Order: sequence, then C-alpha cells, then structure tokens
Amino acid sequence: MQEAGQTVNDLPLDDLIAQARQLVTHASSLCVLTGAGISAESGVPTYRGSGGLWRGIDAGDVASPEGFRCDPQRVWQWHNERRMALKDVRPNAGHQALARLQRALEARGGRFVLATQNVDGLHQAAGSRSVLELHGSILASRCSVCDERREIGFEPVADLPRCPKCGRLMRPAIVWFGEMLPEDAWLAAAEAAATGEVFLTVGTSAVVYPAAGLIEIAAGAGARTIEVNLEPTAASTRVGLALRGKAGDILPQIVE
Ligand code: BV8
Ligand code: ZN
Repeated sequence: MQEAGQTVNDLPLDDLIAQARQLVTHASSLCVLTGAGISAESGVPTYRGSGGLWRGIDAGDVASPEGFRCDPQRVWQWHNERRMALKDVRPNAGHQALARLQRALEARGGRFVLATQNVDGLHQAAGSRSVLELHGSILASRCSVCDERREIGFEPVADLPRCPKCGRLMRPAIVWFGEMLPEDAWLAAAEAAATGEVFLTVGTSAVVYPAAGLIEIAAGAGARTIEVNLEPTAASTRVGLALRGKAGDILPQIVE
C-alpha cells in the first residue's frame, strides 16, 4: 500500500500493472492513443528520443508543407528511405496485445477505439481494426492538389511522382506541421476520448497537438487514465496511473 506522501505511481510496477489490468479488462469502453514508442521495439526510430528520426535535422524541412514546396525531391527521398526501412519491420508484442484487447473487449460487447499518431501501419499489420491514423500513413501518397490517393507500400516511387488524374506532384499522405488532421479520424478519436470509461496512452511524448490533447479530453471527462511509456512525458502528471517501461513488456501483462 502507499506510504503517507506517496502517490499511487510510487507503487511497484507490478502493482500498477495489476491496477491497470483491472481497469482495462472490466472497461465497457476504452480509447487508446499510441505514439512512436510502441513501434520502437520493432526497430522503428522514434522522433524525439535518443536516436530519434529528427535528431540533427530540422523537422520543418522534411515534415512541413513549406519543406515540401521548397525541396519536394528531398522530402520524397527521406520518405522513400523510411518506407523501405519499414519493409522488414514486424509488429511487436505491444501492437499484438492491443489487437487482442480489441477482440476481447468487442467480443463482450465493449467499445474499443485505437487512435495512433504513427504512420507505419504496424497496428493494422498486428490485426487491429478501424485504426484512426491521426497523422496519416507513410504507406500512401496523395495528390498535392486534387483528391487522388494511392497506396504505395514499401516500394520506392519515381523521383517526383505525378498525379495520374491531374498531373500535379504527389506527396506522402502524412499530416505535416501546420496541417489539419483528417477530420473524420480526429472527430472519432475526440468523441471516444470524451465518452470512454478508460483512456490508455502508450509510447508518446505527448507534445504534439491536437493529438496529445486527447489525454486532457479524457481526463477532463472523468475517464480513468493510464500511461505506458519508457520515460516521463508531458502528460505524466495528468494521468491516474503512470507505468514506466517498455510497451512490449507491459501491454501483454495488462492484457493477459
Ligand atoms: C495543427 C509527421 C494547425 C509525420 C508529425 C505551439 C504550442 C502547441 C502546439 C503548437 C505550437 N506551434 C505549433 C503547434 C501545433 C503543432 C504542434 O503540436 N507542434 C508541437 C511540436 C509544439 N501541431 C501541428 O502542426 C498539427 N496540426 O495543429 O494544425 C491548424 C489548426 C487549425 C487550422 C489549420 C491548421 C499537426 C501535427 C502532426 C505533425 N506531424 N509528423 C511523420 O513525418 O512521421 S508529428 C510527429 O510527432 C509524428 O507524427 C509523431 O507521431 C508525433 C508525436 O511524436 P511521438 O509519437 O510522441 O514520438 P516521440 O519520439 O516524440 O516520443 C516517443 C515516446 O516513446 C518517448 O516519450 C519515449 O520515451 C517513448 N518510448 C520509446 N521507446 C519506448 C517508449 N515507450 C514505451 N516503450 C518503448 N519501447
Ligand atoms: Zn491530382
């Protein structure tokens, strides 16, 4: 039990996992937000941690509309390299635990919503269904002008792919800084966070908005909130249970 002055998060990790398991397995509605940390154990680099994707380069150059306008070749090259690096990457135990959790919860008539900031498609590869891709997908391209969209998978694309419909430049189907999130995905995620009984955030530093705002929406609506992350995040003081460790270790214990 907690000593005086201690918070629940000072309890041993096993106790916290037991409490999280209790909440998650009895929830009738659960909303999950994931970030790059859940794919780290699959070998996909995160953005801000050590070895992060954005170490040494300015995100604005390769993850903003201005960067694309300024040097589309460089942006496509950077995305081609990321996609080809994803070719041999597999979902890990963390992705698989969330896919199992969705099946179990839905089998007993519960409501499960998974919103991810990741663009790597690993939740879908693990069997998760109806994944809300808040920041789009690196495995697709879309026209920079019309609504044409093409799945491109892991294959390299021509230097500067052109839209088959209107001839303009195709771009990665990713949400860049300063761009709106896909409205349907965002609204579904915000509604799930506002109405869910339990909210679980996994592997995100919680610094990018509006995605990180889902944690506040859930907490503000009275949901029980749980964080699974390797290190403290901008949301750690806002959640009820903060579990420190690897998603691939902790999630299977919560879901088992
Ligand atoms: C918008 C492209 C405007 C995809 C990305 C000032 C204050 C507040 C907000 C703003 C501001 N100035 C501008 C803004 C808005 C801006 C924003 O939030 N900026 C932040 C950085 C300050 N947001 C936007 O621009 C968004 N759009 O606001 O629209 C608007 C409004 C109205 C009308 C018109 C327009 C768009 C945001 C999307 C940007 N796109 N990337 C790509 O290239 O991949 S963001 C980028 O960060 C990725 O998408 C990524 O998903 C996202 C979040 O990163 P994380 O997933 O959290 O990854 P990170 O590396 O940071 O953390 C990983 C964590 O995992 C770490 O904590 C680590 O400890 C942990 N971990 C590691 N290993 C493990 C682990 N945990 C568990 N297990 C492990 N094994
Ligand atoms: Zn077009």
